[in-house]
Amino acid sequence: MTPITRALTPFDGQKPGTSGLRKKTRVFMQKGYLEAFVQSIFNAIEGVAGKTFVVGGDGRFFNAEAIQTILRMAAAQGAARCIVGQNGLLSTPAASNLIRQRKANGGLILSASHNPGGIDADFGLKYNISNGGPAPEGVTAAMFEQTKTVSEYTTLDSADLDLSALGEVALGDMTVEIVDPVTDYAALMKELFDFKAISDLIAGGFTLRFDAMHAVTGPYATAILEGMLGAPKGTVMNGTPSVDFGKGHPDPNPIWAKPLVDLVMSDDGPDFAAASDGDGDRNMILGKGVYVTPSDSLAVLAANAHLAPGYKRDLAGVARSMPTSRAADRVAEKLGIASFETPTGWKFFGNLLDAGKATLCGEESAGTGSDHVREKDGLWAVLLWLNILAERKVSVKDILNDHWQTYGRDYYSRHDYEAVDAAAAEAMMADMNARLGDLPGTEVGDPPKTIAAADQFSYTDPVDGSVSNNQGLRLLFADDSRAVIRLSGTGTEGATVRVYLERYEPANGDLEGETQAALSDLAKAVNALTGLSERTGRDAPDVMT
Ligand code: VG1
Ligand code: CO
Repeated sequence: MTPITRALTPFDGQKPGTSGLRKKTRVFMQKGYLEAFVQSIFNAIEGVAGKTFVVGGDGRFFNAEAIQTILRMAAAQGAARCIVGQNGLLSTPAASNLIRQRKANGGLILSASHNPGGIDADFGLKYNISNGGPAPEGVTAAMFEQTKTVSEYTTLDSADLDLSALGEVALGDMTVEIVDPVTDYAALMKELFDFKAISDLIAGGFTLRFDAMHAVTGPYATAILEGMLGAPKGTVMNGTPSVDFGKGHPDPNPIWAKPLVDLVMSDDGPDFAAASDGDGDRNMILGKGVYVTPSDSLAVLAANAHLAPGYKRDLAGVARSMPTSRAADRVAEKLGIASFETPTGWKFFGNLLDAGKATLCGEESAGTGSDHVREKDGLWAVLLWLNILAERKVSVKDILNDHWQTYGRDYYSRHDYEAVDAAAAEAMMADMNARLGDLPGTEVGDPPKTIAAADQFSYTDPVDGSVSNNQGLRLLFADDSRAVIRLSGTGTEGATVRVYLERYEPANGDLEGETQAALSDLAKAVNALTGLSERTGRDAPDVMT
């Protein structure tokens, strides 16, 4: 099969965001668009000759077609091997694991994660490096540079491969190895957690539900929870991946996974429930009558991880993204281990994990993970919670209350204003940036709150010294409450403004409050300061997590 080189005209805006390139599916489907981006990735990593890659995605619309294009281009350009999940499916954490276990040079993951799927929804592609983690900023910047000048791509003129049969097939001179997407990942989970203790818990009458939201974790959760741990059939809801996620948003939060939240809040709800997102790297944790905020979940996991076999060793440190609440820091302090604050996006945890500085990482956006892979991992978090519950033998609610009584409670919520006018959002951020120096000492809101400090978060990676500026506006108030404002880097329509709100209540304070009520003065102060409502024309957020 002779490689063919075809001319290309570069596309504007192929700039990877928080987690790869995300666009409307129809944008990705334009002639040459995917090819231009894939060729730019290949150019940025100095070619693919002789290399091995892992390829897979969350099964959304265009996943199957895009994989064929990637395989042809890799084969034409001399790659030695591509390891592909059966039917093109791989969850993001499973892909990360395969890259590491198989010592691949990297991976191409097709997903727009929590964004909806379908021809009129979203598609995405990201490149992961040989440690299994998302390409760091230096690499994504090199890709973006390539997209500006890419003028041709090389491919094969070949029929589509059948990706449904396990085993090896040749594509030109490249080997395509089709693997079961679940096997290696499930084996890793079995090493980390006490499956016997969790099985016994379930056999003893503990009830649980897992909502796969019609996305990629369906097969993983069914194999592990129902298959290996003996949970009854039907424990996994919406467990068959579909190209449009059953027309839903595969985003595990109280808005998009409302049926599950309603279930745990009802009298006959299960003891434990969880949900994951499109590509399987996020998690939402619920217990009977209680929603665990992701920031609290990270803190609880850090405080209790030693109960699971994989984490009996001392934790090296805990890392969280800057907008994530400070609850995890309080645990790290008590454990006498390091805590790190990184910009939003899992790519910033890679160096800390590789250097052995952090063991657990987490983000307020329902992402938690550890050094077992280099991505956040939804089912991992669920299994760690189950392992802790099996050891402690108390309810989720009791674990949370006990945590707050020990460390105090960080009331926390994120308010999202989605698909707002991009120019208005950018003007608001620019105005705020210009005013930063004047803000300390200013009183805002009603009742008035005094701003103690204000800045734009800038991060210097403690491992390689790279600097990332403008990672979010931080407002610290005199009463120690905090607000962070930033624009999303994963949206595909207009701008999404994220306002992160938190207020600490000490262990002897009021721990029983309702989250939104506890944060309403802070939300009002932010609105008064930024003019958010007038500027965006919205009087309430679209999503509150
Ligand atoms: C969002 C989240 C961020 C997360 C990212 C990718 O980014 O806030 O914490 O790492 O999505 O998650 P942004 O820029 O929109 O705020 V996933 O599960 O969509 O890959
Ligand atoms: Co995701």
